[in-house]
Amino acid sequence: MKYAELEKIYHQPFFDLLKQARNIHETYWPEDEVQLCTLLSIKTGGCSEDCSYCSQSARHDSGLQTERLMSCESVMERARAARENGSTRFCMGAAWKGVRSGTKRFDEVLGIVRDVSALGMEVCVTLGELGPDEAVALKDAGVTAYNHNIDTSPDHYPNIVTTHTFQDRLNTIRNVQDAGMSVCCGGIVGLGEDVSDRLKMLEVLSEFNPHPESVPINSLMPMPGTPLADSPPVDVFDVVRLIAVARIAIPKAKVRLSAGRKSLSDEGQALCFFAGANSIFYGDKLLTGGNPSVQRDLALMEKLGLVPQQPDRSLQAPHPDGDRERMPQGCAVLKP
Ligand code: SAM
Ligand code: DTB
Ligand code: SF4
Repeated sequence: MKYAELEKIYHQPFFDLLKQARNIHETYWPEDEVQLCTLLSIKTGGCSEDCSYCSQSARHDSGLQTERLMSCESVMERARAARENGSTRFCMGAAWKGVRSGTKRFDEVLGIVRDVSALGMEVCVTLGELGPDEAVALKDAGVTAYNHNIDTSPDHYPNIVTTHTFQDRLNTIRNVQDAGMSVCCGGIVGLGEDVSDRLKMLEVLSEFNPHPESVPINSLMPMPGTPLADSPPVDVFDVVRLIAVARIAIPKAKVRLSAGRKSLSDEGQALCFFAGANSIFYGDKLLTGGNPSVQRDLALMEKLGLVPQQPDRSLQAPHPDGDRERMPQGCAVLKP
């Protein structure tokens, strides 16, 4: 959808915008369901990139303890717990510029993906830049969706990150699409952008072909020691408006109300759900930052009559158990 149209939609009176978004939401998502996704940082901190919002960049003094790639066994423990908690999507993040085929760490990640995908949840990873070969390898290992955010408008991006370009982000997304994985792509509000940057970001996302399968809308969690540590919060009504426009412009996407929920009131979140958000990160930790407790989320969903999205039974683990011996990596083959 073009910028001019998005702008017109965005600047309607608040309740007209909500009504329009709600109609579309009810057409495409009539079930009152919220997808619960569990996030796990499998490799934390020490990242070479300079994203000015991120606690994991080695270029900022955020005081974060860096951690090496988690073992497959530890990841599996967390993935099983997530499934038991009712999550239908397990998202693993790594603080890397990107991954390269033929490296030990990429083989380790492929092993982890193979094993997690056998649990029957959707598997999402976010590992930074990917080339075409890496994208195909991840798809073959069982990745459902790849998260790679464009974060803001093309114009504002260089004010936020200098170690890679907006075009680099788009190239990775193209490789993900070509490999047949779903694209999870969204952005952050609160990076010093204005409303036009937010709408230009939605313009880019809504012109993806195919549309992204999910669109995370993060509110900046200001991280100590980062250049954006003292950024002011974004008005919740602006977040609601952006979610509503995302729902209208990308109607079939899951719109994920992502980072920053801890700072939102229940009423603010309720408006976000009404406007079209239908997915959240679930569990008290995101990658390095905090998230509402499971109890608080369950209580809110109950009050609003929202139910956890049922697992998609058509999502087959990509390999039968019998094939595991032939896999080059994975907990299964590493066990005696
Ligand atoms: N290194 C990979 C990358 O950049 O794609 C994956 C991890 S990165 C932490 C994933 C996304 O989390 C970022 O693209 C950004 O949208 C979001 N994010 C990171 N730090 C954040 C913060 N402080 N507040 C809100 N969102 C944040
Ligand atoms: C996304 O858009 N948001 C998640 C997920 N994709 C990887 C990450 C949010 C990170 C929030 C800050 C932190 O925990 O460090
Ligand atoms: Fe690294 Fe990703 Fe953080 Fe940027 S957002 S510093 S690429 S972990």
